[in-house]
Amino acid sequence: MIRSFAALAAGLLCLSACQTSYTSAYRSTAPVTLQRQSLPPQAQAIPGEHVVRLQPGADPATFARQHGLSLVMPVGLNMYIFKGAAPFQVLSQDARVQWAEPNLRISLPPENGRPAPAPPPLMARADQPNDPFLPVQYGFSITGTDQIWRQQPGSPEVIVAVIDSGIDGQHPEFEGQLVPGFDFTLKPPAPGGNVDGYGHGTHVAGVIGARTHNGIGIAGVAPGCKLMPVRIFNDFGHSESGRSAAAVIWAVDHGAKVINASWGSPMEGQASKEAYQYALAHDVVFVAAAGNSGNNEPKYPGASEEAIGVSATNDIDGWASFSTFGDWIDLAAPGKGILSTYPLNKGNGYRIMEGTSMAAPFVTAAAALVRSQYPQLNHQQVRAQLERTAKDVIMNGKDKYAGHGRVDMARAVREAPGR
Ligand SMILES: [Ca+2]
Ligand SMILES: [Ca+2]
Repeated sequence: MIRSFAALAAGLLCLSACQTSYTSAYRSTAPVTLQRQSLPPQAQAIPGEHVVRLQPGADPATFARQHGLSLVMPVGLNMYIFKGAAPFQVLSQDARVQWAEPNLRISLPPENGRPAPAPPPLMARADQPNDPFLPVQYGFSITGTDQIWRQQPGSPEVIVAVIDSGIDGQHPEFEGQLVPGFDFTLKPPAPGGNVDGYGHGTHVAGVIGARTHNGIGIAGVAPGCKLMPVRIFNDFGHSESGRSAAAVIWAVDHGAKVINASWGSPMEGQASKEAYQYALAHDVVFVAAAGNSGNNEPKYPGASEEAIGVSATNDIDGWASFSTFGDWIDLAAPGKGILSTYPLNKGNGYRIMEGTSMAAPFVTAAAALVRSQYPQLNHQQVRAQLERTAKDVIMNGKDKYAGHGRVDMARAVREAPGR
């Protein structure tokens, strides 16, 4: 049986509004012979690494030995990352192979945004959280979180996986907020994830689950839920498509109810697709950033049918001009000028960043609040509740900039679902 690949130019990028780091991706489609030298110049497949899905029952160690490969790590679902000089054509023709594809580099961009200023004078409203940065957090108020933060801060039974660069577990805003995670940047991968040498993941996580009403920093949207740090980006902001698929599968297998993916690629690899489908099959809500291209080129998983694709809006519910748009946008959320947590060893612990990377966690937090308020809902019903209660913005009705609209925490929590 011949399995081979079409090489397709692609860029894997961080979805913070910042520079794009291009690599390449492939899809196992029609039988086209992959020629390594035919890769586009931006291609950044990890040299000699392949993600292979074996037939059920096939032994990866035997397979590796017979092809002169080393087994880098299991991905899950009979998928494995192998390393070695064996050409794709040889692997493809092995009857034990369902499909194979290159293991592609995913890179986060350089640090962006700006350090948070000193907090404004403490606000003294008894009905609001006492976190000093709250007046700057327009995303908290515009989404109606300020109306429901006491009523529904989220349930600790709802675990939210942040698949990113880790979460700084030493940050006081995450004290008691984390459940055990996993660190796929280690070789071999091992329990961990509560360190962040890059910053992106800690920023994303703060939007969702920074401690609220603790007198410091920011207010998170769903601080009653638990954060699961699943680290795939190392201190240099690098990862691989195979590890990201493994991270999704790991999060599902360890109890995540919602997954946040604030990264993406112009192509959807087979390993990733199967991981996303696995998440839905296990009733996990999967939320992904739409991308920061400012145009209508789809990014995956933001444009994947399995994901709730999130675009970015600003403080007046307008379109954030960096935000990717298209018919596949499902929801919008604040993504411009977002103040959130940042690793303690990179400044004062807070930073203002922007991008659909920052918008997606608002929707992730909304899904977590809905799952807390209405635990009987399945992932499709959670998604429907978020879409039905979103505020219609930008253009009348569903539109390619904001999808069903900008997420509204207060309506999503208060309005009975299924009306
Ligand atoms: Ca706080
Ligand atoms: Ca609209």
